[in-house]
Amino acid sequence: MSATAFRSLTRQTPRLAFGRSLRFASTSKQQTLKERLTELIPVELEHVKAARVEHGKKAFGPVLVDQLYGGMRGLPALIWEGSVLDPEEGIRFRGKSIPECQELLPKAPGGNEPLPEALFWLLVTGEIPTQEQVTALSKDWAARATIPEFVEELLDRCPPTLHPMSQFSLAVTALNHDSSFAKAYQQGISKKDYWGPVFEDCMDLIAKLPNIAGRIFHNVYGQGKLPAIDANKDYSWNLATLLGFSENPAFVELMRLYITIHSDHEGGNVSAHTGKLVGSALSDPFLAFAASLNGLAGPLHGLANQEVLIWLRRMQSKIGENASDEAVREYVWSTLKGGQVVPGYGHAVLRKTDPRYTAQREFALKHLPHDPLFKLVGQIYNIVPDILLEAGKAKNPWPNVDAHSGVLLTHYGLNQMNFYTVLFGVSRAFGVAAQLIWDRALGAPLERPKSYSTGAIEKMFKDKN
Ligand code: CMX
Repeated sequence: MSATAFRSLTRQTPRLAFGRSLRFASTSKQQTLKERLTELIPVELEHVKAARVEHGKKAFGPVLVDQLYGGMRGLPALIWEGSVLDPEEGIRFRGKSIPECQELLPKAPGGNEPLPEALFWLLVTGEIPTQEQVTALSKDWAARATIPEFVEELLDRCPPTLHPMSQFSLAVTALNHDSSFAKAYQQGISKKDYWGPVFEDCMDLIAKLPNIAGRIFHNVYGQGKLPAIDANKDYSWNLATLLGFSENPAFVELMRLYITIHSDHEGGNVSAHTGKLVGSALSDPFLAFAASLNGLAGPLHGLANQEVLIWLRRMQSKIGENASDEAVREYVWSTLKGGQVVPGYGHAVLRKTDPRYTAQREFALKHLPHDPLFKLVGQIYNIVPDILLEAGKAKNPWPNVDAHSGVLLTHYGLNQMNFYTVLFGVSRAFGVAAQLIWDRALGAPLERPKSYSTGAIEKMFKDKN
């Protein structure tokens, strides 16, 4: 299928402009993110207050018992400011689609992909930052990037057989040792001031992830001495360098795109919701985000990017490279008949091809159009949806973000599949951190939904039939 045909098939005309981007007065060129937030928070507090006065007692509609048993699909339950997911159109970050972010967000000199620093600014403020503000953020994160020696030692002592996601989670948990929020809380900080130290923790968290990810990579896959962070380079360049890929500008560009599109996917997915939930107990951002990582490490969520590559490699070893459509079809059916899911396909909310998949496909068409594994991914795209439809169970037969990411990483030589979800984790910190800041700024309460036993439900409806 041609790139144009693919685009028109998968990219729908935006139906809804989610979010309230650029609602605030535009920012001065020199302002730091924290200075801008200090201005925005009182405005947003009033806005939320007014929204609750006006809409607070309105109902979304009935809650069905099936939703309690069915993983709460479609249950309106959370406030998440950074992004909203439309089932047909996909994600919008503060109202902006992925192509709009690619167009509007500041880029690195000579680069084409948005800088994740800019995306973080957008997630937090709803505004497009200036180039100067983005550069300042790169420098700020570089200055905060060092991880404590005891965390380095903790990672060095992990057996290389411990999954990189488990190592990632334990290192992030241990960062809680230096949490500004945990210290401030112990010293009796007032509730209205929570967001300040939470902001500092979130900035530290994001800043330290490349060093953690790099150390895990080096320890597990034995890649020699770790380079130092370069304060004059952007976040993605430093991450790529720590993984041994600074020589390849296309890989650095891939990291910029990768972090941007994986950063946030509204609030109900397992990693985002877990972070928000744990943060609601006033656990600091390190503890909250470590919980997110443990959720991301599940094969139905972030680990699917690893599973896709394992599945593709198994397919190739069974039916060979350049296999016919018929052979691929048979392999997909054998996966389903074996009681397994086709990794990278389906979604709990999306009902069309994931625009994050499309963005990665466009990157591949530009940078690696002749890669054999990319061709296989395209071949699978033409085969799997029809099979899932015929099998008749999956509500969404289309590919999600994880169907494509591993192929791009493998192309550049990052073929350590067990590491893929760590990169997803680095990215997801951006979305969770942005929300944790706003949750504390808006005084979000402890989460405590109501649960029922089957017996209680039977009793409740006994006399109502
Ligand atoms: N392959 C086979 N069966 C699938 C399927 C797939 N890709 N996607 C859904 N189904 C099945 C479900 O397992 C379910 O079967 P049962 O009725 O036997 O339980 C049925 O179809 C209905 O599921 P659904 O309502 O369409 O999907 P869910 O909201 O329950 O699950 C998801 C969503 C992502 C877990 C599921 O599509 C899946 O398992 N996909 C493969 C794993 C994957 O790619 N995960 C990554 C998602 C993106 C991310 O979070 O990173």
